[in-house]
This record gives sequence, structure tokens and C-alpha cells, in this order.
Amino acid sequence: MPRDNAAFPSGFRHLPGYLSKKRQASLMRAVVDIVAAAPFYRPAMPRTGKPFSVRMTNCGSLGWISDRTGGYRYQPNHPQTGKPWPALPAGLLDLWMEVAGYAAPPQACLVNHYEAGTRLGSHIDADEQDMAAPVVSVSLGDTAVFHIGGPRRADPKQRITLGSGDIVVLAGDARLAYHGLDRIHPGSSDLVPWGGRINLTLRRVTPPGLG
Ligand code: MD6
Ligand code: FE
Repeated sequence: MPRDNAAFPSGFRHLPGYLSKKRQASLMRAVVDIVAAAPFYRPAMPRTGKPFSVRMTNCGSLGWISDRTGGYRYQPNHPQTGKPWPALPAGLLDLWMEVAGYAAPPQACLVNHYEAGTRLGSHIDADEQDMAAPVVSVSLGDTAVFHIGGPRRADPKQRITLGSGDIVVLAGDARLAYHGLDRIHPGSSDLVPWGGRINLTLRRVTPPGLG
């Protein structure tokens, strides 16, 4: 069903049901392998040390992490095991090529796991040096309520429902818009073996040509 995108920041794209059931299952198997090599952990907020409610891990040459003393950053190793992050699965590289509209490949994929009652507060993804590249997100499992506003935290927000297999692309103005995840609807899907929802965000960290 077409939706009026006028109130959404320019460069925001929501592709409902983009991934077939088969591609969702294949990506889910890839996530299970990633988690076996790089276990989920709960990062802590800068300064306060308050833990995120969402569990996280990464794949790719760089992973996004946060802790009390070091703040938000990208690093090549898992903060608890010290091992390099597992490689980006081919299915995610394919997806980026299909929807990102950006020649250079992604370097990082943050894997978020939302269990019942967890959320992700309003934020801008701004820890990347290459802000020209979009961020591409994949939803797997339980349905969730996502919000996106504008460049200021107080800007009015639009809310959309993200189902399993949906893709969101933040490019252009939307790349610098506040957004977050209000809640999931627990038990609305049985795709995720641990239950809940997986969100994958694919990012380019450094400008092309600098690694
Ligand atoms: C989520 N998504 O869907 C949270 N960030 O669980 C994000 O924070 C996000 O969907 C950048 C681009 C797309 C996103
Ligand atoms: Fe984000």
C-alpha cells in the first residue's frame, strides 16, 4: 500500500516485506552463526555506565561498541572475547548492493536483540566518519514500533510499524534524524530462536579509499 512520505525526512525509505521468508530464514541462520562466534553482551552508556536494555554484537571488520569510560566507538574486536568480529555474511553484502545506492561496501553490522520490554532511545547514528553513506537496517522476528523525527531531539516524530523482513534506509537528511525503537510486540513472530526481534544495521565507517 503506498504511504505518504511527506512528513518523513528526505532520504528516509521504508521497504515493508522486502525480504522473502526464505531470505529472512537465511539471514537468521547467519545471525545464529555470528552469535556463536561473537556472543551478545549488554553495552553500557558513556559516563553513567547504565546498561542498554538491548543486547548487542557485531559482524564485519569493525563493530560499534559503548562503555562507561570509552564512550561510543568502532573497534575491530569483541570487547569481552577480544576476538575479531565475524565476517559480514554474503546475504547482507547483497542487500546493501541492492538498496544502499552507495558504491563502497559496508564495514560494520550492529546486531541488536530486543526481548520483551526492551527499547532503544532516540538517537542519531553519528559515530561514523563517512556520513555520506546511508545506514541500512533489517528487521527480523517480532514486529516493533519505530520512530523517526528530525535533526533536533524535540522535532515531531513519525511512528511506523516494522515487521520481519522490512528494510529501513536512512540517507540524506534522514541520516541525521533522531530515531529509535519504542517497543516490540512479543510473540508476534517465531523466526528468532531466542524469541524477540533482531535488528541489523549496516554501516560504512570510513570514507571509501581510506580502508
Ligand atoms: C531498530 N534502528 O530498528 C533501531 N539506525 O531496532 C536504528 O537505530 C537504525 O533502523 C540507523 C538506520 C536505521 C535504523
Ligand atoms: Fe540508529
